[in-house]
Amino acid sequence: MAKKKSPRKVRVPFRKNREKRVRSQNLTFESQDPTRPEPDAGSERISGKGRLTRYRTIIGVDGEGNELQRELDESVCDAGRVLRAIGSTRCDVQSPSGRAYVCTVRRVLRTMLRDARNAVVAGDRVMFRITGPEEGVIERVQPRQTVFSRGVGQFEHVIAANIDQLVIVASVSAPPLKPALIDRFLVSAAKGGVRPIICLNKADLVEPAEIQPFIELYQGLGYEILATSATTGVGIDRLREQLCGKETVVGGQSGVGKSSLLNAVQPGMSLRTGQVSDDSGKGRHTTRVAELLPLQGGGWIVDTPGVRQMELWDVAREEIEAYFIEFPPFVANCRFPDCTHTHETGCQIKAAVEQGRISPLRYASYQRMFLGD
Ligand SMILES: Nc1nc2c(ncn2[C@@H]2O[C@H](COP(=O)(O)OP(=O)(O)OP(=O)(O)O)[C@@H](O)[C@H]2O)c(=O)[nH]1
Ligand SMILES: [Mg+2]
Ligand SMILES: [Zn+2]
Repeated sequence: MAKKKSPRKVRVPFRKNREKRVRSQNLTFESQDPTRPEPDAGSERISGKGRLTRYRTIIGVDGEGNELQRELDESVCDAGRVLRAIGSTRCDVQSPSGRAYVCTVRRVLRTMLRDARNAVVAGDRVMFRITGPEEGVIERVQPRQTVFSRGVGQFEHVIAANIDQLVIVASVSAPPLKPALIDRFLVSAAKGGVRPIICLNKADLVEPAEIQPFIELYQGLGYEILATSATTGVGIDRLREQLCGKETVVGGQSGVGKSSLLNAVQPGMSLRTGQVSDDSGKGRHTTRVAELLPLQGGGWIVDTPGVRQMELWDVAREEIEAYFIEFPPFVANCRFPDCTHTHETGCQIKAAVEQGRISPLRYASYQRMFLGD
């Protein structure tokens, strides 16, 4: 599971600020699309005196270029929290006294990461140097305690860091409920170290009896699950209680009502909400960037843009069974120690599904995830 990380010195190439990079790719890579992979810096030629003219020594935590730390004179830096990151270069940072700074990100920090989009994300704790009344430069990103992230192609997209919990919002209708998507979010929460809360929204659109089996299923597994309606206000008090004093990221498909729920929890929030397009029932990605918003009564909430799919990041196939919390007691008794619970005889997971001890919906989710659907 989590790799043990031990500090070691790492040297990274340092590109002088004045050097121009000659791009071999075409300029559409300058596009603002955050899901678009950026070109690998190594594939670009560098003009001037040659490729890597200088190296800087920094402190690293793994051999893959992640979470590297520069040596830093902390006496000239302030601690801060990133409330919002726009692309990989501009961040809104708040100091402990509550002052806000618009910060750029030291280029070496971005160079250090294979995927510069994750150099700084909402929720990061940073050390930054103040360069103007409301401006600064981020010099260091502290190691992340928890993350909410997903895979986008061959890249990880970290959506928010250092949060306590993830509210997984699903709608019971328009768009229709997808238990497999909830299960993917549950795996992602477990992997990222955040506590999941499931929220079945748009409860006003169906009879309560339709939602009840799902409530029983997830409650039976020990998860917190609520039925809510941003329209009628059902369940909003309970949701507010869950959020109070905590740092929470809200995730889910586009159009399920994430922003509407937050507006209901805290009417002053005024988040933009959108219409679900009639023909497809899919949302339209009304929310564009992840942003930490203060909650009355303490805590933060991070509204995020909806996703169409929840691709897991860095979860090996063999790891998945461990994230289905009802599986491990049965897995121990499968006939083959390397049972994948898909086709093997003597599989106790399959037996448990037949005996009604594991939900067929959960098992179907497991199979889809295992087979990479
Ligand atoms: N009937 C009903 N409609 C709702 C409810 N909550 C939200 N909606 C509607 O669903 C649509 C989408 O809501 P949003 O809050 O923008 O959804 P979102 O999840 O934030 O979407 P993205 O920002 O695109 O990810 C809007 O038209 C809302 O009015 C609800 O509880 N009941
Ligand atoms: Mg939204
Ligand atoms: Zn098995």
